[in-house]
Amino acid sequence: MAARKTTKKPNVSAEELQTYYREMLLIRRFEEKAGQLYGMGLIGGFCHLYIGQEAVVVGLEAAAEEGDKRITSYRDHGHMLACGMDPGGVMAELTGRIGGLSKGKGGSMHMFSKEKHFYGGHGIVGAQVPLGAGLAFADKYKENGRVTFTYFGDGAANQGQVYETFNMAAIWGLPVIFVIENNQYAMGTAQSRSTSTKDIFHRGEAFGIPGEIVNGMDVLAVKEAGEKAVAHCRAGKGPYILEIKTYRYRGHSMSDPAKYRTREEVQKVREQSDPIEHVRELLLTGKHATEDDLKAIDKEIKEIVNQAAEFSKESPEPSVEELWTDIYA
Ligand SMILES: Cc1ncc(C[n+]2csc(CCOP(=O)(O)OP(=O)(O)O)c2C)c(N)n1
Ligand SMILES: [Mg+2]
Repeated sequence: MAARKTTKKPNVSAEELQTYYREMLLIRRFEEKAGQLYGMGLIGGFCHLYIGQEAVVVGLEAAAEEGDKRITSYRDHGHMLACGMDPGGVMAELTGRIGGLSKGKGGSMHMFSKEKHFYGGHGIVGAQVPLGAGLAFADKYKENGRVTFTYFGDGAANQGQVYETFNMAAIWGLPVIFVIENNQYAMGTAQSRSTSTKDIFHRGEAFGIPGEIVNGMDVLAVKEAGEKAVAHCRAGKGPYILEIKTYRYRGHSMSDPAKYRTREEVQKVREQSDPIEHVRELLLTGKHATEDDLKAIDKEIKEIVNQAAEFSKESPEPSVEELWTDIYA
């Protein structure tokens, strides 16, 4: 992973940078709070935190337009917040309450928003990839100019269904951006132990799908690559692959023996490549914000997250009758 660069002065407005700072900070503070609530026993089951990877979704959402779709794996809270889903609704889903986005019946991995074009939240590794191509197929059929961001991990990239999807997406010229969030580990398996090549996007070449590597710790680099991929898809040129090199700071899920990497490795990334610190430095060195401005943003985000947590505790559990709603039979 490339260390962050602060030498080049980016051509970006104060407002834009502050927006990225705010959005990434919301994800980080939300996830930290979710971790706390989990520790207190208020959240049960699986819960996969996104801390460290914030620049990926924030950068790509900056490249998206209204109506574009997104679908991802179980590590999904960041994607929901970045596309504008309500933090209280997400947190209350984590705590299994009726105010949650799936009425407390889905939990961390199963939330959706028709309004925000967010199609989940999928617990089966790689299963969202063909679904993402299906969403893009619908858009192509309707000729509505929309694109679908289909996110998956470095581990999922070894699933056979990914390559069946690449083939069909290429044949049909689907407007789908395959976003490989390469955080270097699949649970406890380092990419070097599971994957024959260092860079995964090259696999697209076998199907005629272009792609590139992106520094996922730099939100501006992610946005730029996202815009290029979106333009490719909207121009009717078919799918595109973005392999975004990122890093997960926390365990895979909430119980993780953490024996597959050293504390020093994690610490080094935090110190040298943190995506939020990167934008913070750009804001301060470019005189786009003062320390006081940033403190005010920090406070604002803290309040949003505290309110979400309060809501997630106060909202009641779903009633027994809810067992019979939202089901097929
Ligand atoms: C089909 C299937 N196999 C195995 C699992 C167990 N499992 C859950 S997450 C995971 C690792 C996936 O890693 P990656 O795709 O890199 O995503 P990350 O967790 O790093 O975001 C595995 C093996 C599963 N949920 N589904
Ligand atoms: Mg991974």
